[in-house]
Amino acid sequence: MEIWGVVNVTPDSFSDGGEFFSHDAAIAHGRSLREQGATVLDVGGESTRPGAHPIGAGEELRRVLPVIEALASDGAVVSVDTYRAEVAERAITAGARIVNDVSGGIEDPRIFDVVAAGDAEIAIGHWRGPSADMYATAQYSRVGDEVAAELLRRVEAARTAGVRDEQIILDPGIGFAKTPEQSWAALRELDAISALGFRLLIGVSRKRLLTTALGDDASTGRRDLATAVTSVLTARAGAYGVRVHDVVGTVDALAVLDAWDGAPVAGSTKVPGAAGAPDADGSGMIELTGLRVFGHHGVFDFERENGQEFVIDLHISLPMAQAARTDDVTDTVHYGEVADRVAAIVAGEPVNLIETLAHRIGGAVLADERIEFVGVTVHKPQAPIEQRFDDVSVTVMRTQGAPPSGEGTSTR
Ligand code: PMM
Repeated sequence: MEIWGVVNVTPDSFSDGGEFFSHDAAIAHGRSLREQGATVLDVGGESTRPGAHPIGAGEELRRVLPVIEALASDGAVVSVDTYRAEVAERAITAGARIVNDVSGGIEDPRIFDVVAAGDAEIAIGHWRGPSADMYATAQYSRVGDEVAAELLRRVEAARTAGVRDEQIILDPGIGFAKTPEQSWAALRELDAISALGFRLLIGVSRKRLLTTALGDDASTGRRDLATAVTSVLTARAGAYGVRVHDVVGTVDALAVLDAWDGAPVAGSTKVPGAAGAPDADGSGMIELTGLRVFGHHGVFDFERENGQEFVIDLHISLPMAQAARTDDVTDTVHYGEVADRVAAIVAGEPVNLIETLAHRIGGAVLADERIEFVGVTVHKPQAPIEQRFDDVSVTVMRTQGAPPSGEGTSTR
């Protein structure tokens, strides 16, 4: 799982008290997070905490650009935490590869054009308005479904601007336009968002919702411990990544999860000063999308007879540190071979339901024991539906040794 380490270059962030405001200190902090095992460094110049006041683009740029430049030139994967297109654009030029927009393009829709032009990735956060009045908009009847529906609208806006699906990461925006109870509900109902088929990033680190479990006066240390626990739960839910302040806690918690699951564990190679950092955790994702295969699945006779095209998306997570070190394809999963295996299933024995098909594909992919997690989406864009529609799909998420979970159907 990806671990986003927070590098706040703000004087007023609630969680680090502005300790890392100077450029040198922020750069040093980012480097140390990377050594501890952060796989992405998320550099932000403006606090988004409830009640925080916005700064201008000029001040934001002054804060973040030197930090992004230095960390990117180290070779780190840098994300810029901004909702301003202008800042995103300059940050990409300075070396940022990801734009982390908590407003999901609502504040400054041009941000999607910038991401498309710069071929960056974008984390689209769920958001209903600026932090000063965000609780005013915290009204839901079913949090998971509403967050998923609103995120999907943002995805559509991104696509319209030319952003490809594989550039998109979704984030339920924990604490944004949500009370602590609603934030917990969003996490509980994460499947609704996973079913959209995108990578999922979760940021609960040190946030107020944790006080529901710990009490109002919980110290930063106790919030960090609680955050590490949520990182494990997030990994279990099949997410792509977590955004955390305390990287060591999450690295250790995930190492315990690996041990529990019987995965080879790198021991303490991820903690500061030890060999093998910064990517000793090494989990990565292979994404194979838009695999088109002709098959004969369906409940109707004419579907069985005539057949139709199915489109498959695969998200495969596995340890990658060794392959990155050896540069040898036998140390990773060969995506061409996976594509062949999946195509054979889709072209093979017909089944009634795309749920069954997705499930079979997931099982076949997991036959390679190095694979920790697979998300399979089967699209059936020519399904026999009388209404006008774009697509219907089913997503199945499976982890090694665990029963299938998180199935969802969507039309989009
Ligand atoms: N939360 C904060 C800032 N940026 N970005 C993403 N993608 N997701 C989040 O939940 C998120 C974020 C809150 O601010 P902090 O840095 O002060 O904790």
